[in-house]
Amino acid sequence: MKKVITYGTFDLLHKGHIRLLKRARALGDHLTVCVSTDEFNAEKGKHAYTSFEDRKYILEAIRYVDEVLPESSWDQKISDVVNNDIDVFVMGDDWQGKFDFLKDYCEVVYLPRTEGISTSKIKKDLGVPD
Ligand code: C2G
Repeated sequence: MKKVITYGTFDLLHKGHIRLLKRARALGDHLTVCVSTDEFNAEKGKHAYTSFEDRKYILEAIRYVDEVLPESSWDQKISDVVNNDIDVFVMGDDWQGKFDFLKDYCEVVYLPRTEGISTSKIKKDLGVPD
């Protein structure tokens, strides 16, 4: 079984997120999504509208997602890849090159982001603070 992993906040889920998950899943037979905890989001300088529990619940309902795990640190990716027997690590290309250190452990793929949509844009268009 070819296992794929990806990471993110996935707040205010939108088509860009779904397209990423769909393309990531298509690279293998199983997709693990590591969703940022509320505490880790604070470390990332992000404030998610939706709680970790609810973002996890929503992701688990997506047909392309097989497993959802917490992302609580920048430093967990190597152990995640090794401990979960991951073959492919996937991120949107806004992260191009940032995770190339994982090439020693698995294939690393950066997929083109979906243009014109983002959680920040949604918040801006709704007139709420980012
Ligand atoms: N994404 C995309 N197109 C968009 C918006 C997001 O392809 N229009 C992708 C991002 O590139 C990322 C994933 O969707 O691969 C999740 O995006 P975010 O929730 O914004 O994740 P981020 O805050 O970048 O967290 O350790 C990695 C971090 O947790 C990534």
